Amino acid sequence: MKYQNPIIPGFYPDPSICRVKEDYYLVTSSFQYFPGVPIFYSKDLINWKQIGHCLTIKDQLFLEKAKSSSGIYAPTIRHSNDIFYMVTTNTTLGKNFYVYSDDIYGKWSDPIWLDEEGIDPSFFFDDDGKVYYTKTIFDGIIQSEIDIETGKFLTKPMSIWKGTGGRYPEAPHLYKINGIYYLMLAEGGTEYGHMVTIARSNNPWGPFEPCPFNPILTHRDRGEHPIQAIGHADLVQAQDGSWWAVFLGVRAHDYPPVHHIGRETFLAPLKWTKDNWPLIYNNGTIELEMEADILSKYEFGKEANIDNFDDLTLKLYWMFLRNPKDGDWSLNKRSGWLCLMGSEISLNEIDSPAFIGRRQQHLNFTAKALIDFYPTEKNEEAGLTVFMNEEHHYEIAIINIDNHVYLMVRKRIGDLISIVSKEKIKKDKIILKISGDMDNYYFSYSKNNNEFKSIASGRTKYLSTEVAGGFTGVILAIYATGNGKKCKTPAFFDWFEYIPN
Ligand code: 6LW
Repeated sequence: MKYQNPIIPGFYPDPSICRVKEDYYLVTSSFQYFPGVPIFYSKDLINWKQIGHCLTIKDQLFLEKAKSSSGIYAPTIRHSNDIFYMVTTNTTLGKNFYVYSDDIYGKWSDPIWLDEEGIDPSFFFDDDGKVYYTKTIFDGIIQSEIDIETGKFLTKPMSIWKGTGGRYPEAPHLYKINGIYYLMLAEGGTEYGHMVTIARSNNPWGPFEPCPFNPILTHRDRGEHPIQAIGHADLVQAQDGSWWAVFLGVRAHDYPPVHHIGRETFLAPLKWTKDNWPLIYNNGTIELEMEADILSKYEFGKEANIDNFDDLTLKLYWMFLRNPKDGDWSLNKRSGWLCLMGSEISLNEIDSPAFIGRRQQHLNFTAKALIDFYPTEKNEEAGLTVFMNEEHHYEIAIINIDNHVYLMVRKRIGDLISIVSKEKIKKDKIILKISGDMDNYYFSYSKNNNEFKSIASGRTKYLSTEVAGGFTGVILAIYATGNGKKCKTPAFFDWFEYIPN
């Protein structure tokens, strides 16, 4: 049977997976966005549905003034004795911690703080009851035994492997498979040299013997391939005995390559050689269209493209930029509308503007929103943004400039900020539209959602990771700001629609 990669498109990197009977759960990094660590659910490993987040309150996820691409790095999810554990790093605080829950749909515990060194923490629950805590420090992988009830270390951290010599040995996961301990890493950095390597031992502390055909997954030598930078994997065995790897990768374009919608989650089947080493798909390479013996298909109902803001809670795909501020947003100020009260904070700051966004998950898409906003005060602004970070974003928005109200398209690329289109508008509801393909974003507007007037375009590559830096991908967001002072005019949005094309 065929399936398509990525299995979870858009900025969903560093996947970690666990199985509970015939149910699969997967989490990814979330960096400076709130809530943190999205949780996905699947029954067939191909179709996934978001069911929640692990980190939903500020005590679990402090992100005030978190730099872009800081905050939450690579999480690991595990299930043991009916409890889910998620261990990760808040790099803004420089601390590793875990939370746990006996109900994946419910609330997770307060954080149990572990230590202040390293990233990519992982747990392994051995069959003798011991729990190992494995993580990355600057020159390799260290491990301690931990008391999972209290988070206290039972042994001193010990260096267990430095990898095969690639830069940045990281993302360790320890497994016990047929009585042998396997330690899997990422090496080469998360960019175009990314790879997965593995080693094994009879002892969880090593010494670890590297696989003779490492790396077991990489596209570092497939320069022409549409999928690049694959690495940072986690393994799972299905109920039918088959083995699978989830990992991150990017869909790159242009030369030299760029990618703008982030590091995405991919899946590949894995077989064991007669010497008990893992062979991932086609000798450690993968495709957009994969051929595998997949589990029996289990699809979820299609998520509606449109959010009418009729519910009093936000749908799971919406995110705030850092910790949201009370009073910046509301779903009940005008029934059936999202209201943003722009604060003094703009999109150009390392702070929390009035901003509610979702990931751009498809290279070809259309996003539209109906806005009701006619700002009475100078510099008040609200609209839609294509946002990579505070120095790289494009917006189509309504703004008051010197007491005239305009519809504008503004681009910020590094320290170059320019309004590229500006026309005076009357007080009326407007539909703002941003569509995108591999190379460009296109900005247009309409009064009737039928005929759209094109006003500008912008290259995708200037919002790419290669230009903007960091670990995240493009977010499509509704926002409002008073650009230095609090808005007096609320911005109302009746609906937001995201259509994959
Ligand atoms: C993550 C590291 C990595 O902690 O990128 O691709 C870092 N690998 O393992 C941030 O996602």
